[in-house]
This record gives sequence, structure tokens and C-alpha cells, in this order.
Amino acid sequence: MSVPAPTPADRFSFGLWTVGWRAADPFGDPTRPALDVVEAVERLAGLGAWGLTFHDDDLFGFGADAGTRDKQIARLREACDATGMTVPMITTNLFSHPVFKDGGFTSNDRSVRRFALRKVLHNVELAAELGARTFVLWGGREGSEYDSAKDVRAALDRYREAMDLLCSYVLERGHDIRFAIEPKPNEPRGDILLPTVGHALAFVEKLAHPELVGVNPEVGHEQMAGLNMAHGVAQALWAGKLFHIDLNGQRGIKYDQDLVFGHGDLLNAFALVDLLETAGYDGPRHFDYKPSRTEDLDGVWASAEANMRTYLLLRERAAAFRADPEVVAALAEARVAELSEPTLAPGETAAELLADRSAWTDFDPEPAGARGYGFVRLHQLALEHLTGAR
Ligand SMILES: [Mn+2]
Repeated sequence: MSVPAPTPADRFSFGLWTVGWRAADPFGDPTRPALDVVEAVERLAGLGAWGLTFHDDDLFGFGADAGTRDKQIARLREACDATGMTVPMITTNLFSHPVFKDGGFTSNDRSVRRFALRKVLHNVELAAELGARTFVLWGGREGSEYDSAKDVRAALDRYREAMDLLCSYVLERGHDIRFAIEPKPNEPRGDILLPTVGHALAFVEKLAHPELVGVNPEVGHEQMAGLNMAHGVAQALWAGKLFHIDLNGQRGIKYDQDLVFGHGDLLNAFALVDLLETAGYDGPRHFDYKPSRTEDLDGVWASAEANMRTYLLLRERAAAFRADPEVVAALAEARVAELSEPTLAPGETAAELLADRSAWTDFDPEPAGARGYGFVRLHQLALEHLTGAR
């Protein structure tokens, strides 16, 4: 099967911390050398990617002096100008330095919370300078191991206070930036606040400027909680809150694997691409994966390419699935489109529903209960398209 090569029109982006990961883990030393940002931009552009994203600390290190910071930003800008790469999103590291060991926005220590806010405000300015439209917030250390040690209701008050400040800041400054909260259930904390897409969506509605805040769901993070990523993304789309997305792979409920997209639950990845491509999502397709520790630098670039190739394969397979007349018939048999028909007639009231004999007195639940939906056949057709059998 021939799959087109990735192009900037596909809007594929990568975190600098992904291809740049040196593969140190809690049990072992790095297996790869450091990667310079200019090389990252050049190599990714050469593979057909569109954007590079980063945490402040990925680019110039925690506590870098102004000279180092400016030099690194200038080098990134030059590399982007030379290659046509963009910086569609940036984010702030509030998790690596020991100062953030109990969190940033929700640390029990107020001075740490104020420091964290200053660090993020500084980086929001950098986002504006670089033309990034999305600012992601992954609160990896916002959480606890011990229930008695964290007042969760107070922590949510402080989280909201931080988000409200960030929103009022971009409004005051006139920046065209929206925030995307990235949920994760655990790791590095035992329990992280806003652990799933659903928790984050509910939180956003409590903010002063909910229109400026959405979510950045990550495949592996939802799957670590045993949840269905495609369902979470569908709910985010339904709420108008899919501001960004992190694509990767995960095999079940275990540590955060950050595998290549599709290298975990492939059928769910197929459903996810089908959803993104048919729902009109026009944001970045951002890969937040880690090239496995077993790989050398050639393996890093092969894995970066694999993410994009998998996405394009799934996009092609999903389109073929939708175009197959047998699938169209199976979808009709499964009454998938019927769910889009409102349950009530236009303007119908509860009294009118109560008066409708066809909905109750004359309705026979026995044949409706006996009738099959054919969902398994439909899913098998999806699998056959996915495996190239059709
Ligand atoms: Mn992850």
C-alpha cells in the first residue's frame, strides 16, 4: 500500500523532549547523547513535520541567564526560518526541579506557587513572541501520594486561581493564546489532579474565562486509566474544547509508555484518526512519545517517521472504510446515523410524549429487544480495512 509522505499540510508536530529524550529512566542511565534544537528542527523538517514544541527548560535549562535564554531562542528562530518549521505550542516545566516536588500551582508552599506563576507568565510571553497559539499545561506534580497531606478542594481553588490569572494576563496583553490542560491519572505523583479529560472539562467550566481554556488529551494518559481515548476526545470535541492533542501509544494500565502512535491499542488509534478527520479538527497532530531506550539516534528518527506514517496509514484506511458500500450498509444496519435524530419531535413537551401512544402503550419492547444491531460485523469490517484485507 502506498502512503503519501508527510507534508506540512498534515500539521504534524513533535515535542523537543520527544526526539531529544536521552532515555534515562528511574532504573538506568541515558543511552543516547543530547540532541541540539537546531538539529531537531532540521531533521523533523526533513521528515515532513510542520512544528516543534518545547518546555522552557528543554530549550534553555532551568534558571538559565538571559544571555543563554536569548541565544537559544535566536537559534530556534533561525532554524525555523530556514526550514519553514513553526512553533504552534509551547509549555512550561513545573515538574523537574526539586522546588516543584509538591506541585507548582497547587504546592502547599505559597512561595512555590507564586514562583510557578511567575515562571509560566514569563513563558507565556515567549509563546506570544514565537507566535504559538496554544499553551499546554501538564500538571504532572499537581497531586499527592497521601490523602491527609493535600486538601484537594483548596488545591482546586488554587488551580483555578492560577488559570484565572493566566487568562486575564493574555487578555490584558492582547495575546492570541489559548490554554490546554493535559490530564493524566498518575505518574510522577501517586494521584494527579484533573486525572482525565472528563475531570478537566468539568474544571474548565468553573473558570472565569472558560472560553480560553480547553484540553490536550494524550492517548497514553487516558489509557493508563483504562479509558477510551476516542470517547474522551469525542467529548472534548462535543464541548468545543479540543484545543490540542497528544498522540502516542500505550498498552493497557501500566506506567506511561509513550510508545509510537498506533504501537499500543491500534484499533482505538484507527477510531481516533477516523474521528479527528471526520469531525473537522484542524489543530496540530502532535506526537508526545518517547523513542524507546533501546534505540540509537537512527532509531530516534525512524520512530519519529513511524508516528507520522502510522497516522497517514490510519487516515487512508479510515477513508477507505467510510467509502466502502458494505460499511455504509453495515452502518445503516447498526443505526449509527439514527442516533443523530433528536429523540423528541421539534418542540415536543413531556405532556405530548406522555400522550403519544406509540411511545408506550402501542410500543412492543419485545421485538426491539430481540433485534440485533450488527455492531460486531461493523467492527470486523473496520478491522479488515485496518489490516489491508479490503
Ligand atoms: Mn505520556
